[in-house]
Amino acid sequence: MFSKVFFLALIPAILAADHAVTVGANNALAFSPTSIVAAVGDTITFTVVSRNHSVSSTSFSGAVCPPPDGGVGPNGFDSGFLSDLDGSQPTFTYTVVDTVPHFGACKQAAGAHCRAGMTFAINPSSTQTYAQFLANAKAS
Ligand SMILES: [Cu+2]
Repeated sequence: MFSKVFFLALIPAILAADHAVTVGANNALAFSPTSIVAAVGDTITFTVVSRNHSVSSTSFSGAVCPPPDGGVGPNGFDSGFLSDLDGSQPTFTYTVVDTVPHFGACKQAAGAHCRAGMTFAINPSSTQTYAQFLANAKAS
């Protein structure tokens, strides 16, 4: 029989979700999906399935591409380069710790992948949309 304390301890693990994002599917310079809605405590697991890419937070506007080493914070992230050239399909997992929008891109090729549209958003808002971020990235 489960005790009440044991059951309550399980709730966060039950409610937290993992969101899968594919990086470079079909050899494209793209994240899929490009927009992720996630709650605090959720994880986002990025799997690189082609070439050599990074998963790095950056600015919504201005100098979007390339993301700087270490990413743009607060609560930013930077996977560093993850190569699938050996077929290993490396992963990077980010745990969501706040509800504000985060914007990310690949920093490969001095920002060329980012400017080609290799971008994504976590919890975009009505004023900071993924579409506008993508436009900002392409223009940066
Ligand atoms: Cu890339």
